[in-house]
Amino acid sequence: MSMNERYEPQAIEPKWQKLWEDEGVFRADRGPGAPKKYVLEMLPYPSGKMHMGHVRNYLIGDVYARYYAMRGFDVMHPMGWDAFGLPAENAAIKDGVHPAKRTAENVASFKEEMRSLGYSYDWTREVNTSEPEYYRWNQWFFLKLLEKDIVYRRFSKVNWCTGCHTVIANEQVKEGQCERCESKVVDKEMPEWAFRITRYSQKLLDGMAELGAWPERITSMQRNWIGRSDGVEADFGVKGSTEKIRVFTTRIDTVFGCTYVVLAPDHPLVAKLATPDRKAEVSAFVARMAAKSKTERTEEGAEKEGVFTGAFALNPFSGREVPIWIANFVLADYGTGAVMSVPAHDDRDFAFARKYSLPVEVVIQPPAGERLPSGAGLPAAFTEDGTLDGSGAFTGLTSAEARRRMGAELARENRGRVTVTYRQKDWGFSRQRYWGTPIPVVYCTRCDPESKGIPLPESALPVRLPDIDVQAVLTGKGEPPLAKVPSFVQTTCPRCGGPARREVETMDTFVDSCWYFARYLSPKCDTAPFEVAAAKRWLPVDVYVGGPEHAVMHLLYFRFWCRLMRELGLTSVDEPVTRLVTQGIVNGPDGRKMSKRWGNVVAPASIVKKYGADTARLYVLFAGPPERDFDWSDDQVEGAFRFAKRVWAIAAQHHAAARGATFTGSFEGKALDVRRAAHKCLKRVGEAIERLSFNTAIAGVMEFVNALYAAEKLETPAEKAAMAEAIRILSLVLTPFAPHLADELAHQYGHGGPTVREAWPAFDPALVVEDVLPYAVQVNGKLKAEVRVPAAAGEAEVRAAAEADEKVKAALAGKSLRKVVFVPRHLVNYVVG
Ligand code: ANZ
Ligand code: ZN
Repeated sequence: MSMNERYEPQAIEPKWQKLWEDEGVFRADRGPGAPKKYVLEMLPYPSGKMHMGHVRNYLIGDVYARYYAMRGFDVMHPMGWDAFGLPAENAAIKDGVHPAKRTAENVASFKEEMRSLGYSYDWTREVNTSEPEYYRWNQWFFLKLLEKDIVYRRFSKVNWCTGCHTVIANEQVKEGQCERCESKVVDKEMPEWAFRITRYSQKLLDGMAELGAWPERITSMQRNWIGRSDGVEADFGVKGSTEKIRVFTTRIDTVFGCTYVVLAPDHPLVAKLATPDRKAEVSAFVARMAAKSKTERTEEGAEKEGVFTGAFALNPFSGREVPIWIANFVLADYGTGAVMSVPAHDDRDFAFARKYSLPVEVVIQPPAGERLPSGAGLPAAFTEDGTLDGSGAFTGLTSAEARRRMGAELARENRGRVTVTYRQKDWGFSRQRYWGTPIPVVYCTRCDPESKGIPLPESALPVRLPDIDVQAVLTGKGEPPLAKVPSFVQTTCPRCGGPARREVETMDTFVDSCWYFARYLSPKCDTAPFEVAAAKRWLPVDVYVGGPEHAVMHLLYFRFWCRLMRELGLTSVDEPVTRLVTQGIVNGPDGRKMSKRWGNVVAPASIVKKYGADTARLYVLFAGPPERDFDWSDDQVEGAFRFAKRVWAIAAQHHAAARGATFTGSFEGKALDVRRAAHKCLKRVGEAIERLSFNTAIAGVMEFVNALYAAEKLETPAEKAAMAEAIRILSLVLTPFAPHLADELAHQYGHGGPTVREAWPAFDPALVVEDVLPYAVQVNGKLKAEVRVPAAAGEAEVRAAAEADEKVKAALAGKSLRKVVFVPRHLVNYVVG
């Protein structure tokens, strides 16, 4: 049977997709005894349709998954749905469609698109976080963590989004606005449930030692987010009072330059300290600050403002009296909520001192150069370490030494302590939303008069999300939606059996994505979140692919959760993921991020429809290294399509002659050239995939195909057999990138089964040696020529070849040779006078 001349992806692709699915080709746990690879992509929130960012994300994982399967690994490559969340609920508020219905539709269409792109998922492990079989384990974790005091209930100021009518995380507040809806965010005092992630701040920092294969950008963002500061707390006395003001500072070495002390407006001492004549002004300032959100008060560009309280503090080292102020830039919940201000050595204090005419006194001199002057002559704060000046017994010490001695002195005399502060806050995770995991707690006025919350027993799980009348409940206004569902709210108390009310808040969806990677390993398990043995076999995840925008939320939260799971005896790893790959953005053809707003969105489905999945895949993978952004180009899509057609055409051209051809003699001439090209391609593609350089891998396949075209007509049995081998190798190296085309070529050439089940062939080392090397020939360091000599050639042969070159001859003519520099494999340089 001869091969169709035309490349028809629309006919080929669905056929292979069906076969892969019917035969369970991508099922994990196929190779007992084989080493494992767990390849994971961040599970999507199923919005309406897939966009190119999704396509790229999953392709990166798919290349790995297919490649490692061919390298003999037992590959785990699952997919699921981060199905709870705000967008479905907000859409429901708008158009009255139940979030469950919308989510189910979206999941179906996402899945269909994924199938049409040929992703190698093990769909038997599909997980949907909005199903009670999943979220009951969120509730189970909640109960376990409540017992361990990792979950607690607190009253605190929360970020309240006036648009979404819900509490949002600090990370979601951008310039005082909600990241999602861009409405104003205000502070609100509310009870909430929180995780004590700050207990793990240091562990999360230490664990980074294991994250060598994570992008530095992500680990440094996490490091900054956790924000460890080494410093001291020191007590300042208050003049005429027994009160003490404890400040936190990282620069106790500057303490002799402290010219005022600043408290946060909401510091508990403010009311006590304000003197009668200042009271009115102080209260007005406090009230004005209370009306602003924390982010608004402390934004980078926000104007520093403050008022004098009328009271004075006493410096613990010099005994000097300094005025006590309150100001917007000092936060009540960082350090101790009080700062010793040293304007000569801190930029913020400097600006503030200039604004309010407070003294500026230099106490640290730079190690070299002029002495800095105090007062009006100092142009800017000197914020680096140096040598202490005007600091009593400490004068002359280096900053570092002074910090050590001063810290020790404070501790010894019980006037302070050496301490570490973290910027990271506990994770408040309760949300006033419907479409999330119900929190398994009830409130009983008899057993729990303070409304601390009574946890339900494990046997009461899952607490199911009730079905609702969407129009009546999802109004976007007033109480949390679940409070409007009496059948849900009214329940009985597990302690006294009397009437009780259920918690009506639900969990942040970031809880769902904290542990889904472990659920995939035993998705049907109904006695635990997942089977311990499966986790032991498969964790940690070997490669995790997703967007860098998750750097400080999801990627930090799930590292935290990984530690909790270990403490609960569920896993034996500290870190969830060995290698993280953060993919770049796919921009529109205009260079702007693809978005409805710019009208520059290219729908993946339209590309698949027009050119087929393999072209879409080749294009996206060839467009640039995974971590880099790229701009969409229709021309390059056409280019990828032409390449796929070229592959097809060369296989079709030689089909009759080469299919099944074998030869046992020695390969020479054209036949040898074909074999060399094939084995070099094998080597190059394998190495490029390991390096994550999929674009150069594809470039390698392209060169290989060019070499096959150069072979033109096949005459001898050796040439035919070489071509048969080459097409076989071509189909195998194409498998990670263009799997349908790969399988069809293999099939046309008489090989059975999907190529992803075949072993990635080892290249023949004898066929990949570069047998000719280019040498640069220089005369007095100037390039004169390039000569090609056999790789085995020594200096004499290389010189002979170089000196035979006309240009080199001319350059050497009539000169006396002083020296010849010979660099094996690279160059020969003639030094002449
Ligand atoms: C005196 C001083 C002198 C400071 C100097 C700095 C330079 P990081 O590194 O970010 O932890 N600070 C302390 N608590 C604060 C609060 N609640 N709100 C605002 N600022 C606060 O910063 C620690 C420094 O930030 C501390 O060290 C303190 O100012 C200020 F030449 O103390 B420093
Ligand atoms: Zn009770």
